[in-house]
Amino acid sequence: MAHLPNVQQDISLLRRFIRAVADLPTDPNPQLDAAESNAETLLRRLETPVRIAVTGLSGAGKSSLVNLLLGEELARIGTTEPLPAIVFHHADSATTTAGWWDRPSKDFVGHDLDAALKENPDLISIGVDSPILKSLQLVDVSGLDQPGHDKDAVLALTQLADVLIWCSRADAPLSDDQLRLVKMLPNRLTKNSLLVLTHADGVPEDQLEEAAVEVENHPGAGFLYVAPIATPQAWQAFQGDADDPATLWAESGAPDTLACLMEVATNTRHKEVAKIQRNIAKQIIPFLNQVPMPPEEVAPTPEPVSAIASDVEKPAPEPVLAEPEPEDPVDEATPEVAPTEGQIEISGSAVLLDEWLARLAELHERVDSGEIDENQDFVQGAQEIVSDYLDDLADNDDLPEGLDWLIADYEKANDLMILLQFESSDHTASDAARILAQLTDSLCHV
Ligand SMILES: Nc1nc2c(ncn2[C@@H]2O[C@H](COP(=O)(O)OP(=O)(O)O)[C@@H](O)[C@H]2O)c(=O)[nH]1
Ligand SMILES: [Mg+2]
Repeated sequence: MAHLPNVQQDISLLRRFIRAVADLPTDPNPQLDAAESNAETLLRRLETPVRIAVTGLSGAGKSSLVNLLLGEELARIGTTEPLPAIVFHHADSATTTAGWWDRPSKDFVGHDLDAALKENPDLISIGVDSPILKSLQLVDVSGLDQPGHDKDAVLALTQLADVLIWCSRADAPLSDDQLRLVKMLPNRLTKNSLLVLTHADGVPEDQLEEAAVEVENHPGAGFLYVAPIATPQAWQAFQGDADDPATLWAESGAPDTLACLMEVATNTRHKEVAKIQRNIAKQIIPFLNQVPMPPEEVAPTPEPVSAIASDVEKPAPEPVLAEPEPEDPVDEATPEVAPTEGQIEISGSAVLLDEWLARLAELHERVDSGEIDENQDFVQGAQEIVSDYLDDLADNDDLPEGLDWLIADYEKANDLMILLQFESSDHTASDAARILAQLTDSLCHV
């Protein structure tokens, strides 16, 4: 069983550094000031658990799966009404918050979805005292297949998720309409993704295996894992509501699905933490000797992540999430991480621009040859080059110092392009072209 990385030491280092800068008797110099603000950003990223979005077509079984993961019936099942994205996060007591992208949120007492929905929010956060949520956040994203709600759903996916679980009925796995949607989602999500074949109880075993193989070999969809599940049976077993709950639990497919989920979540977190540690080494460590660092805090023992709703005595389910054994903390001074294999070497500023221009030329070539002859195809092609370039930038260890702004520009452009794919106006291609031109302009200033 994979374990989530132990980041207590990194968190402690960043907190001590932030405190040391704040306690300086005089204003910090500009470089130290910038390092402090970098430390705050890195700390926020380390303190945010892996965010897992559960999405797919209406009726696929997203909310049922979310409830199984929570061990509580908190997501609404069987509703066709599109709801805003619902984030389930850890809280010591039950909370509900209606949130908007552009204004302050509003809190409600306890779990009160109806009261929050009446406010017509962009998203709803539900605080649950569930052990799984100490390491993961779950986001139920509906409406992706409902015109008028699709853009909100994609916005939620781009803003609220690190890992994607795509639910697809096992009797209609990855139909064309699903593939069209999957391909529009950000690369950074689809490369950390799990396809769950729901309603597995309605499909014979051999057909299920065929469906899984077909999906695994499907070019372009890019799911890392495929797992079948019969969620109501898993839930029934979890409740102990069967003659032989242990067998029902095993046969429901829940153990494999949950193991795949943990694997994709921990791999994603490891990559993210490695990136943060590289940034700590570059942006924070060189400044440690400029401030009197306060003494090391006594590291709190990490909370064990245990089985779904593990505090409830259940006869059937075996523990799904093993307690994470803290890994050896990375040495403060040398957070060495192996470079990603196969990444394109884009390092010096001239090379950065040349590499970008080469990708633009490829897109141009596709338009010239007639391969791209529609607005939407152009937007998709443009989004793909932005997303690929962004991946290479983000994975590159040899980027010149201080280029976080460039990565942020590309991330923003990528999100905008994804949303453009859901616009139906005639201007989408020219908007995409304008974004490409702005990125080229940004690169000229590196
Ligand atoms: N037989 C069967 N029914 C399921 C399964 N998963 C979900 N359902 C049912 O499918 C319907 C839609 O489920 P829901 O979780 O609301 O789907 P959502 O719209 O994707 O959130 C409900 O009636 C569920 O009980 C499954 O694995 N097998
Ligand atoms: Mg639902």
